[in-house]
Amino acid sequence: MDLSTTIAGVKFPTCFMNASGALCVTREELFALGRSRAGAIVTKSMTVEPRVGNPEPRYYGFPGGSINSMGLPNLGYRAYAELIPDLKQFGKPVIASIAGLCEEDFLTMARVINQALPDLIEVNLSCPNIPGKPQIAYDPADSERLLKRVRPLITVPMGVKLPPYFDPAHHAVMAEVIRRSGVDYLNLINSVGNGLVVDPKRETPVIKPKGGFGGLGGSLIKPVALANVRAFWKLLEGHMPIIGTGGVARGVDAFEHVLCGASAVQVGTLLVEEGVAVFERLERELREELVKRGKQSLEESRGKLRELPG
Ligand code: YRO
Repeated sequence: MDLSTTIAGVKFPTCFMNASGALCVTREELFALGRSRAGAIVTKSMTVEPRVGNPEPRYYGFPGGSINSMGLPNLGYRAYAELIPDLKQFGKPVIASIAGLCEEDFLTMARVINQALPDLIEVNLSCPNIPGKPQIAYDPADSERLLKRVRPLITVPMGVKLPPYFDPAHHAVMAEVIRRSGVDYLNLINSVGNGLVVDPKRETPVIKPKGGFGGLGGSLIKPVALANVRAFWKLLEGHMPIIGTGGVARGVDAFEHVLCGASAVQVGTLLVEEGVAVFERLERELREELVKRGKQSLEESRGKLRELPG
């Protein structure tokens, strides 16, 4: 059973890969992804300057999910520009994720990272805007202006990582922004923002930064991820490739993402919890799901969520 897939003309040997942020900051982590069964190597979102990130504890896994407020720890874009040629030697696509702290940062990084020729560049729109304003992705006009400025600077396919939206009006507005901005694929979704996990025994939050507020990931966000994949798949009429991210813990979760419209899926929380061996388990489980249902390929099920009869 072939689990390979194509996104924006780029062929992936399997549909499973790491979610940006999960085990993908350092050269060693990125090489471990290269040696693993992951279908691509996705970098941690990079910033112009290297960052150590927030104080620990800044990630916490619990039954059903995770919460994080990492604060963008990364090596800085110059280091990733140097690493990309080495990463390409693993013979699978390299996705470079960029996250500016202001609009100009995205442009600076896009120019230089493009020269290193990753297979795809992904713009993480979950980035701080002006303090006191919501993240860029929650401002459609700012999102459109940024994407339209980045697009002409790069020659490889451009993807956009979006946070979850919770209202059909927001899906509709952002789908139009995406349609007008030269976007080649979507990655849905980033973590569900600003949750709070409490340790009742200690009477504290479980992570230290931001008073314990952080992005939620893992199984508990799967329905939110599937809804966003489905909403954008429909609004963009099945013409926009989608990477589904959120709640992929078993093969069947990947199958659900594909039914909603995903061409590939990313694994964040479960990768952090299990390590790179998670990819071979997920491949085996997805193959079993497809065989059980008599499916010949992933493509056959893509977007084919059926309506309830009645
Ligand atoms: O804290 C992070 O580095 C982080 N965590 C996530 O779950 N998603 C992200 O996109 C990021 C980086 C961006 C930001 C949340 C720090 C603005």
